[in-house]
Amino acid sequence: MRDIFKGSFEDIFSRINIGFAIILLALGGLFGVLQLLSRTPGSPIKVSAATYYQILTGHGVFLAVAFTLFFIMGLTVFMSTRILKVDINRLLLKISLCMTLLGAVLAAVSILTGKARVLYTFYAPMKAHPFFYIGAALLILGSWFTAFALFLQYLKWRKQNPDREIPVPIFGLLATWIVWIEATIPVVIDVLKVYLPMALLGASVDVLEARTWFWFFGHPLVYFWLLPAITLWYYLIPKRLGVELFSKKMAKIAFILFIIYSTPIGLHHQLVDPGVDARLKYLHTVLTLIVGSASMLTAFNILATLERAGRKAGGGFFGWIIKLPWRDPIFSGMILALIAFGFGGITGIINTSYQLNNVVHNTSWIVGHFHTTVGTAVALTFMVASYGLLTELFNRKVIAYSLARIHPYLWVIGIFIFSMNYALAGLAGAPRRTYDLTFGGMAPEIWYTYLKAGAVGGVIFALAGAIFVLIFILSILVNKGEEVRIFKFGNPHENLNEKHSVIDNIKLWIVVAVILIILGYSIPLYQLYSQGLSLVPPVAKGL
Ligand code: HAS
Repeated sequence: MRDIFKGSFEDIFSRINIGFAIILLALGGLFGVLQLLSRTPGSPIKVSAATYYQILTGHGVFLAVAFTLFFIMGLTVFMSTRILKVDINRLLLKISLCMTLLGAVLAAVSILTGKARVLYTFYAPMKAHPFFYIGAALLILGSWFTAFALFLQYLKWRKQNPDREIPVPIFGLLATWIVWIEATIPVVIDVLKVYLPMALLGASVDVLEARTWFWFFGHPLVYFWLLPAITLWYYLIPKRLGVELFSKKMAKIAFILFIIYSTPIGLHHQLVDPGVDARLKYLHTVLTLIVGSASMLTAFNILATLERAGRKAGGGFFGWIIKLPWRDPIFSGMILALIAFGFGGITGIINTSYQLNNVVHNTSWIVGHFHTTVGTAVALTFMVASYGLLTELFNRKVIAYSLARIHPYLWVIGIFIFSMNYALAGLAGAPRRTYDLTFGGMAPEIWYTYLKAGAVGGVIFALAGAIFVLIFILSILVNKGEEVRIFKFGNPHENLNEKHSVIDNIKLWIVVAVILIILGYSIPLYQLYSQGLSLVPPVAKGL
């Protein structure tokens, strides 16, 4: 075990971050099963209302916010140092590690001791313990140091390689962290202006103000989760198949669309909020549909790469599909993640339609949407990539490899049963984030049918998650089994001889993004403040 802390500082940094991320995944997953069973009608497991909201907060924060962030930080440094082969600023990484770990511990303590039951969206006027907000602020500010370290490392590489194009995976990592900075500036403003005065001084809050700043952050946040997954698809799938990515240019254009359009679209989370001009909601909806096209480009690019490889292996019209290495968990996991993303994406397009949003908002449909996006497209990709990281980063062999082969399939079967039934329950009106679903006996029977079937799916993918966590932890402790090498040789299937073009001009895309963010948010914020704030006192149950 001690060897985990040996080697270059960059690798130790990545191991700590990825190891911590997997612990958070296990904890958050456990909370997920508990709250799932507790809200399933007829289940023998029933927690109190206070515990339900506490563990639901833990489920969201540990998985959606912390697992993703720590994994992405570790993955970034692991990949950038290997691909760019340029030093990264260690001091910045050290500051980043200390601040993010401290932030995570503070937030976790407030949740685990029952002082924060505000869910991961921490909507005002619900109030949590100040540790929760201070922890969140430290987590975010600390992560910026990793972003700065990557940006500096890239600039150093650019100086040494003035004419070379940016490798696709580095383009993806840069896009990820640019989107993160775009996303987190508004939430830092939200925490400093609204939440800390509320938590520390009991100041009153304006609900719309808090929500508007939150969703200014909340939507680009989802692309911060998604972009590293897409980066891994672009990087590892062609490498595994021994072919070039179908189109590098298309991949970079997709990343550029994410940089430009990820942020000025947050109002699609507020389509039902009063006090926001309908024309602005419409503008954000149109921009959302544009960012959706970046995901379609990605799907096309990956599918064309698969077909290229399958045909090269001798497959015909549809025969190329069976020529693909479906028994390799890294490959199958990533493709199943992409397929699940197809369903997540379609439900997302439905969510962003003004009229349809009125049907699905705050129902369990949304739960179906985000378990196929962040819960599978992202989480499954990170899990299966970890099999390769076990060998390449942790110097371990993967135990129980035959179970690792089953894990992605089991996960996706469970997720589909779960998400489909939760989506149907949502269409029938079943709410999400609600402790008592009986509504005093008035709830329609059909909700119960769907929610019970959904719980079966939930238990199946929880089992798949447990298999993954056990394989990961036991592989670290036991070190027997198979070596899974996927990252080692830089990127042999990417021809890097091309000169850099306007597509590689990242600065230009940042400028365009800033202009669009100003256009997308200046009027909503102007309207918000010019119509005057309606302040209400905070609500703090159990503090
Ligand atoms: Fe979303 C709510 C709209 C993408 C996550 N989203 C959420 C929430 C989360 C979340 C966590 O407009 C809940 C927040 C909360 O707690 O309140 N979302 C969208 C849209 C997209 C989208 C338009 N979401 C994501 C991603 C997420 C994520 C990515 C995480 C990583 N979402 C919404 C809206 C709401 C929302 C509203 C608010 C709802 C409400 O009222 O509360 C788009 O980016 C999606 C684009 C994707 C596509 C799909 C491309 C096609 C593919 C298919 C390929 C596979 C094939 C099969 C064809 C258009 C990838 C291949 C076959 C083989 C054999 C290989």
